[in-house]
Amino acid sequence: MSQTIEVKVPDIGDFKDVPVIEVMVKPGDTVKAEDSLVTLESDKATMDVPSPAAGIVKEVKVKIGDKVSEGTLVLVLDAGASSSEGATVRGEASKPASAPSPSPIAATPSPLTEVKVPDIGDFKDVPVIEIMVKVGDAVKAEDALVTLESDKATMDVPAPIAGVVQAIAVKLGDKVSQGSLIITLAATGAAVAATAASPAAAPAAAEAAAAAATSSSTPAPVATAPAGKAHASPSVRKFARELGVDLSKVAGRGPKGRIRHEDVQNYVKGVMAQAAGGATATAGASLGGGLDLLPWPKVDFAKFGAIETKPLSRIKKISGQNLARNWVMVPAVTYHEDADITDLEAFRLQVNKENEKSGQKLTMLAFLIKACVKALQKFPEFNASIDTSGGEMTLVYKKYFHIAFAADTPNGLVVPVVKNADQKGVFEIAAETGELARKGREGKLGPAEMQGACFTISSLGGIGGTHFSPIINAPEVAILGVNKSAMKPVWDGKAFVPRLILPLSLTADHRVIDGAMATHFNVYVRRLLGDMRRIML
Ligand code: CAO
Repeated sequence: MSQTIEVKVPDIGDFKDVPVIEVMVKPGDTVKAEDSLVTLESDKATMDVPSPAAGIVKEVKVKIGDKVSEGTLVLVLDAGASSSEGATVRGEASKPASAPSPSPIAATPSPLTEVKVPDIGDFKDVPVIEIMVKVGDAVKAEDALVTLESDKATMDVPAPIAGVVQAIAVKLGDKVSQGSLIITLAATGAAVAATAASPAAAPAAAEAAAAAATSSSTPAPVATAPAGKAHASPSVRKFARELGVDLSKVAGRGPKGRIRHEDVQNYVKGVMAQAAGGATATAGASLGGGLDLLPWPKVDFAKFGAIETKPLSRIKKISGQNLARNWVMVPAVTYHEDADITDLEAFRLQVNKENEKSGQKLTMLAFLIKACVKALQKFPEFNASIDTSGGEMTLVYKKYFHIAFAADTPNGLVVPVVKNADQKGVFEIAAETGELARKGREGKLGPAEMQGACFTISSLGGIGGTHFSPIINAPEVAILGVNKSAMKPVWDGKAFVPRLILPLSLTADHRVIDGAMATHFNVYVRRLLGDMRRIML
């Protein structure tokens, strides 16, 4: 049963009139729930609008450059409709046409087929920038034979049939137009005449050529010499040009060493990782000082047993990228401390008992937030962020105290923020964290509720653990991890006494906070939790 859904821009916080910078789908595309439909980008944030359900795109209501706000209609989705004939699976459909296909003009019948430049729209005298075959090569139907590239488009001329190259009529740099003879092929196999003479091929080729021309319309400089040696489709060339990638440096891992889209991506990732490594790793073992990371291992897991593949949730994809960046870029150290919360926990339980009827409940997290605010006030470096926007590293000290806390949800980790925690009491903070965690679990947190944090607490106390190493939520400079309190024997000078001990794990950015300062902070928090009266001092 299909149902029409109007997909609108969700709550995007304070952002209004945000330009659409990418439209990933078109009518007829099949999308899964959570697939990105369009990307919005303001000067401060980039946001994807995901599909609320699986279905087929009926109408796209926005285009690149349109300005949208919360509630703007993005597209109409036929939800629940199964992919019917003619509907294209997203990704495949959005690939720019890579070549005149299925067949360029092939005039002479078997055994020799002359491959000529097909209808390439308004393009004339287009230089040949690559010849992928030589005389004697066996080619399959659709193998690229030569690449033409004007200042506006790049087009492959594919083999119309399987065969062996008999003669090549062009050389690099030759200028060709529709009908120019490119190559002579001796057909192999039986289907020669049918394919070569297919009358349907010409309009299809013209259409594809026009699509290739439109999709490659960036008037970018043509990298003739290096790109000429590379074995890549027009869409890959365009992609590489957009990223400024010299294709001659990219290792092609496709058939016959052809450079694929993902090869360019991997090349860029490698360069970026090296750049990040160069900026942060000062004493790397590699000669270049960069990370010199190996590519991600590719393992055919199915060889070893049954498997199931699922995409990562949207939250995990986004937070994963941030975590990886923070892990690589921040020289972080984790400092451990044990706080004696015997009296605090007794007090918390007593107050909760007194308030049983009202339903108001104090949580350990609320006390932790309060203690951290007090410590941030005493150690302002912890309430700061590194800023490099002026070209030089500066430290921004924040005069407000917004505390984030990690909340576990079925879709992954979210990090809502208690704003102005210094101005709130523990009851108010406990109620607010409870409400924010509930919204997080229901997927209802708005961006504004997850922005502006100065410091984060990650409490695993409800679950267990002794200590861990939380990753800093950059550009914050520290995060406090908390595990489950447990009764421990503590020496009081005369005897071992049972005390309730709360394990603390503070990770701090060593560029801002050195070990002495971090330990002072931890000791201070420990003393506050040990005797909350100190918070008044
Ligand atoms: N030691 C012992 N018990 C603790 C405790 C601690 N440090 N912290 C909480 N508890 C107890 C609570 O008292 C509660 O018991 P009662 O129901 O008897 O009162 C129980 O554990 C469950 O607490 P909770 O964790 O649900 O509630 P909370 O207010 O303490 O925490 C929240 C809320 C949102 C922090 C929590 O639900 C959560 O999502 N934690 C996971 C955070 C996380 O994943 N961090 C990792 C990030 S890095 O991957």
